[in-house]
Formats: sequence, structure tokens, C-alpha cells
Amino acid sequence: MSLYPSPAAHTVADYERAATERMSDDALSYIGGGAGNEITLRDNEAAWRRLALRPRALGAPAGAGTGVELLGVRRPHPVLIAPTAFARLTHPDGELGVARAAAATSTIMCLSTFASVSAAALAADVPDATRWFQLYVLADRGATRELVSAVAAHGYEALVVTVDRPVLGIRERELRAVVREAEALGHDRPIDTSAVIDPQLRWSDIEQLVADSPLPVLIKGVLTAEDAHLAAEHGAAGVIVSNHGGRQLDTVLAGADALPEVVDAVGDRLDVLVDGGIRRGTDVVKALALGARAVLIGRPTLWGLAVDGSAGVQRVLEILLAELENALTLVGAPRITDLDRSFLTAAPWAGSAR
Ligand code: FNR
Ligand code: LAC
Repeated sequence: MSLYPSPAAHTVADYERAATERMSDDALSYIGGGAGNEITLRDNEAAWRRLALRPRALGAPAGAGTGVELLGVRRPHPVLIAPTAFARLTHPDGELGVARAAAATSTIMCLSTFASVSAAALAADVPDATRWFQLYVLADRGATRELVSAVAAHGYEALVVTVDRPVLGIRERELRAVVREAEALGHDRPIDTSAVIDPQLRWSDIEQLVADSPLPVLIKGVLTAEDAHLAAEHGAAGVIVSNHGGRQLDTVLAGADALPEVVDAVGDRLDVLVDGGIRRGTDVVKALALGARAVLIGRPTLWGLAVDGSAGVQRVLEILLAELENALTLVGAPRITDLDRSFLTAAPWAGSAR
């Protein structure tokens, strides 16, 4: 019998604390760690807190709706599950548990190239989860093409091509821990993700991939207007403003700070999404007010998974969605799509202890 959800688990932070208590040191270092001094990792959360809300009174009937349009498709809400590798390291339910929680909350799940289940097995096991596939372009382009046709055949609706990992960031917590990925996943030796990802990927490859792909392509890991323009010019349907959860290059901008320039550059042509440090419904409101169409959450789903398997992931999503609805009504936006930058201002408390 599971001890959770306990009466004390009301927030994403409660799940983080509970997960920290029960995860192995190795899993904690892999999931919780970031690159270098972890300045970007910490700032991903802090950057949302540097924005204050400017609510409007009497503007929004309660429950006015969280619906958004994403890649031209109506969705009930703008929260997605970010791709995270090796979910079975966290809990035996793994990605199948995440997918069940996604289906129960009408959340799009983005499956990692390095998932601990195959794209086909997940599609067969949880057919009613809306699925996107995160693609690392492999040095073996034949294998990459096969992977793309397999995920399209199995009903995945978009490709998320991650471009911020030509090499692995220097993650010191991970270096200090012995990550027993292999053992947890039933392999006889560690999986060297860097050995298979193509470090030489170029924008011309993206153009080819878009031309070959039966699915719309989003580029994940964009932090500048320059790259957003290039993504648009090379045929992407969307960009995900992301620093990979602070795991790649330390001291790059947080998603919240990079988002405005990307929205200003391509927001009228592409769907702009953002991830990194989203822990509250108010963070989602701020992201959408800055011009994002949707947000992705990474670690919070893994904390839910660690605490209570699929039920924990579902509860984490329910908490965020309830907070989002509450914040939307209180900020006075009739519809989520009515949010704009007039609902935001620089927080007077930014820079002080919070
Ligand atoms: C990731 N992320 C990631 N991204 C990706 O494109 N492919 C992947 O396989 C992984 N794997 C992965 C594993 C773990 C343990 C974490 C924490 C993250 C990055 C992820 O998609 C997302 O960008 C961040 O996690 C978002 O930040 P938050 O929500 O974790 O703060
Ligand atoms: C990570 C890789 C798998 O962030 O993207 O761990």
C-alpha cells in the first residue's frame, strides 16, 4: 500500500520533498542535477518569481476555460509532459505510468528517444494518451528515419527535435554518483547516449528532416531570436524555448527570460512553447502572458512518479491544472488566450530573498 498521496501533499513542492526522501542518491543526482554551478538550474524557477501579476477585476467568470490551440489542434489545457529519459530509474511504472496519467488528465506526453520503453509498446499499452515523440537525431541516419516512420505509424502526433545536446553538459552531481542506469533498466552495461546522438547536426539536416517527416517538427532547445528565425526558415512548426532543465550549458538564460525575444521573433509564424522551472499554476499563466502557447514540465512528473507511480504523476498534473484554473480566474483573463504582457510587471521583490 502506498503512503501517498498524504494529506500533506498539496503542491508540486510537496512531491519534490517526498520524492527526495525516497529516491536513491543515484536517481536523485540524475534527475535533480544540472550543469556546472547549477546557476541556470536554480534560475529556471527563480525567473518566474521575478515576474509579478497585474490582475484585472471583474473580467473573468470562474472556470472560463484553459483551452488552447496547439499545432492547429484544440487542446483542453496548455500543460505538456516534457521528455525525460529512463523513467524506470524513478519507478517501475516508468513511462507507461506517465502515459496513463497523461491520458487521465488530457495531457500531451512527449516520449524521450531514451525512454525505458519503446514507442510502439507505449502506444499499444496506453493508446488513448496523446503522444509526441522527442527525437535525438542519431549519427545513423537510416536508424533515425526508421524511428521517425515507426513513431508516425504508432500514432505519435509530432516530432520534438532536441538541438541543445551535441555533447552532454558537465553535470557534476551525476559525475560524483554512480548512476546505475544499466541495472535499473535491465541492460548489462551503461547506456552511452552520447555515442549514438549525432554531434554534427546542422540546420540543413533539420530542413531534410522536416521534408521527410510525415509529422510536424518542433525544435527544442532554442534560446535566441536568431535560432528561432532559423527554425522558422527551415520549416519547423514550432520551437520550444528550453535550456534542458539547466542540464546542458550553465549560466544560459532561464526560459522565462529567453521567451520574450523568441515570441517577438517568430510568435506570429510558429507555436512557441517553453519549459524549465514551471512549478505553479501562476508560472503557467506568466508563460502564456509572455506569449507561449503551452508549457512543458520535466522534473515534477518524475517527482510524482517517484512518490506514487502513475497515480503520483496524475496528482501532480491535477494540482498544476487546478492551480492554473484558479490563477486564471483570479488574474481576470476571460480565456487563457486573452493573456498578454499587460498582465505582467517586473516584481518589486526581484533580487531580494523570497
Ligand atoms: C530531461 N530532459 C530531456 N530533454 C530531452 O529533449 N530529451 C531527454 O531525453 C531528456 N531527458 C531528461 C531527463 C531528466 C531526468 C530531466 C530532468 C530532463 C529535459 C526536459 O525535457 C526539460 O527540458 C526539462 O526537464 C524542463 O525543466 P524542468 O521542468 O525539469 O525544470
Ligand atoms: C538528459 C538527456 C538524456 O538530459 O537528454 O539526461
